Amino acid sequence: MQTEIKVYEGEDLQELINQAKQELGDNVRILYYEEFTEKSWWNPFSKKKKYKLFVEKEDVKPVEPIVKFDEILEKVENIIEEKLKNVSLQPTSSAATNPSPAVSENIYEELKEFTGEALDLIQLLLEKGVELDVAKEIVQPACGLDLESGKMDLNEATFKEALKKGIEQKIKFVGDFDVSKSENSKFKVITFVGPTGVGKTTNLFKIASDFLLNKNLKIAVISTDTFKVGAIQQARFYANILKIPFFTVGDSKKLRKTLLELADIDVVLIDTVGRSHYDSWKLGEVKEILRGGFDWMEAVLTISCNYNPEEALSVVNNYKAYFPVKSLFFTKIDETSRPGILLNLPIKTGLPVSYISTGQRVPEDIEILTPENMAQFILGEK
Ligand SMILES: Nc1nc2c(ncn2[C@@H]2O[C@H](COP(=O)(O)OP(=O)(O)OP(=O)(O)O)[C@@H](O)[C@H]2O)c(=O)[nH]1
Ligand SMILES: [Mg+2]
Repeated sequence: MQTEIKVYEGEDLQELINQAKQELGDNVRILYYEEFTEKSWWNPFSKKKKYKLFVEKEDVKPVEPIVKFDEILEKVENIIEEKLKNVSLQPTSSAATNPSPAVSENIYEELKEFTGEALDLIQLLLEKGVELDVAKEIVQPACGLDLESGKMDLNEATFKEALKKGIEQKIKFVGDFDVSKSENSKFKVITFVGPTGVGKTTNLFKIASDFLLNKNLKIAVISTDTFKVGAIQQARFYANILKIPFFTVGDSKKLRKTLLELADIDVVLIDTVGRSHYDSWKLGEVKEILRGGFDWMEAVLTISCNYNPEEALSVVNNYKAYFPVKSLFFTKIDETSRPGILLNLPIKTGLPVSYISTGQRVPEDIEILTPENMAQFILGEK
């Protein structure tokens, strides 16, 4: 709104107000007034009390705002949306506009050997949380030379076929767990390790039930998680349903003793307490307990698909330093739309992959990882 300020001067304040209202109308607003004494120039003893009235006239007609906030906001939102769509293929000089470490500043330069659908697939992989070097490595095997551009483009008919081809060549799949016994052991021992709450216990029992019901194997479960309240009850609950022997141990001596006493068993599954991958002291404790079965044991690293790429890599590297990790067991694929670590981790660490957990239901929500379903999970087709 526009305003106009006027000053009236006189001896009677009420009269000044009336005059202001008369001239400026009812929308006049009194800002303030001041009283002062005026001396007569011809008689220094004569003093007159006077008033100065400051009023403001408000223009009732609303003035169109020069800037419409809603419009500006909408424009900014559109710009951001556009930028986010294209950011993975646009060079940028500012780290602040870089949405993920996968997108490097000289991305154009990095992708200059690709064209057409190969570029589209790489962009899609970046959006799914796959790191740039991994995306290139996976897409390359499915490419041939495009004679027109002199660059690499996809040979395969679909993104899924292209991905599958790259995955087949670059990632090792162990299939379901190998349960054959090693020479010096009475049975196979598979231990589930991983950070807190990733799904070790639940998925151990999915495997136990598959071994028992589909493969006719004799199973025992040992829990070393005597730390977490309710952990033993949770595990015992599942073991009771499956009617399989279940033991709890709190130290390496007891673990060794329990393993030595087990007879007529094909596979022992060991559940461990979840520990932060940054807590080397606690990881050391878990390792110390497992020492009781170390020479027979192989470890499965359970990791949730909703970890971000950097954390996921730290999890694997830190756990690998403590335990003989034989394969990566992914969980909670149903809880993410950016499952890039499915590709990042096996490629960056060289570890094979085994299973993927797709939900909370025991025993249904689990699949053996294959190049086919891995491609589907990445593309969001599953
Ligand atoms: N959505 C979803 N939830 C899952 C999946 N796997 C496990 N969970 C859930 O994750 C929660 C934690 O599972 P647990 O098996 O107790 O995890 P944990 O790794 O043994 O946990 P700690 O022993 O505390 O380290 C439970 O509510 C499970 O039902 C999955 O694939 N998808
Ligand atoms: Mg557990």
